Amino acid sequence: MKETMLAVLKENKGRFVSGEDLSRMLRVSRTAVWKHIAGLRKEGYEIESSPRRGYRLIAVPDLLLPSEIQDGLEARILGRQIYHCLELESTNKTARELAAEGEPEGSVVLAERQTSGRGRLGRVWCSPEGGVWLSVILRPSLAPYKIQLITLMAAVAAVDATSCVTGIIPGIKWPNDLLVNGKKLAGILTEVSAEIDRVNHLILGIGVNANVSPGYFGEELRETATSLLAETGVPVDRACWVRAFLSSLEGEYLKAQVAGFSDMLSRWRHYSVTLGKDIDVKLAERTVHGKAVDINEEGALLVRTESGTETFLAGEVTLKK
Ligand code: BT5
Repeated sequence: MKETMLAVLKENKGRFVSGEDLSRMLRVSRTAVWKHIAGLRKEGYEIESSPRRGYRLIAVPDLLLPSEIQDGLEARILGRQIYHCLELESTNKTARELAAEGEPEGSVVLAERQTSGRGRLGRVWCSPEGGVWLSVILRPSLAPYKIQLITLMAAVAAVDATSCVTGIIPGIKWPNDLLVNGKKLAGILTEVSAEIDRVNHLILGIGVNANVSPGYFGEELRETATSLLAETGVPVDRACWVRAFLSSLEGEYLKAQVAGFSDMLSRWRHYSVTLGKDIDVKLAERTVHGKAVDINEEGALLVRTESGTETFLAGEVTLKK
C-alpha cells in the first residue's frame, strides 16, 4: 500500500494529490492515507501537506531503499526481495543467515554502513556511509570448483553498472578488484556453502566506494583506494548503480545457464588489467613471479613463470610497473 501511494506521488511529482483522491485510488480511509504518509516521512521522504490541496512529494531520501531500487529495476529474479538496513555488521553475514534459513535465490541485502565489513581471508573492509555494500543470494547449479566464475561475472556486471552510471570503465584485477587509475574502487567477496559436488548457496558480496568522500579513507587506504565521487567530482545515483548492477548480473547469470560462461569470460578478458602484465602472485607459502597470460574456463589465472605455466585458483596479485 505504501509502495503504491509512493508510486502515485512520484507520478505526480511536483503536483499535489488530494487526500480524497489518494483514498479513492487506493481504496483506503483518509486516516490510512495519513498513516502511510507518516510512514514514508519516517523513511526520509520529504512530503509537503496542505489542508486544502493534499500531499506532494518534494524529495526522496538518499538511501538505498527497496522501493527506490525496485522502481525501474529490469531484473526479475535478482532484487525481487530486498532487505535494507541503516547499519549491519556485514551484509554477507546477514545474507548467509537468511540463505541458511531458506531465503530464495535473488534476495539482496543492503546496508548504508557496515560495522564489520569483511574482505577475503577475514581482512577488514572499510564501509562508511555513501558506499554500496550489497550481497546477493544465489543458488547456482554449479560444481564448487567453478564458483570463481561467479566472482568474475560480478566484476563484469560491476564494470557495466559503473560505465552506465558514470561513463568510467574500471579495469578488473584478477580475481576480485575493480580499479580506476590504479586505485581500488570496489571489491568482491564470494562465500559458498557447498557439498563436495554441489553448491547449496552462494553469497555474492560487493563493496563499491560510490559516494565515499576521498578524505574519509585513513592513511592505509589513501594511496590505494578511490571512489566514484573522487573520480567524477559529483555524487552518483547509488540506486541507479544497484539497478544497473543487478540487471547486468542477472543477464550474465541467465546467459551462463543456457550457453555457459565463455561470453562472460571474453568480456572479462576485455576489461582485465591483469592479463599481459608482469605480476607477483602471493600465496600462503610462497610468492610466484611471472607473466599473466590468460584465465581458463574455471576462472583460474594462468601465469607463465621461468619453470613453466602455473594455474592459480586463488591468490593475491600485485601488478608490476
Ligand atoms: C575484497 O577483499 O576486496 C572484498 C570486499 C568485499 C566487501 C563487500 S561489502 C558487502 C559485503 N559484505 C561484506 O562484509 N563484504 C562484502 P580483499 O581482496 O581481501 O581486499 C581487502 C583489502 O582491501 C583490505 O585489506 C584493504 O587493504 C583494502 N580495503 C578495505 N576497505 C576498502 C575500501 N573501502 N576501498 C578500497 N580498498 C579497501
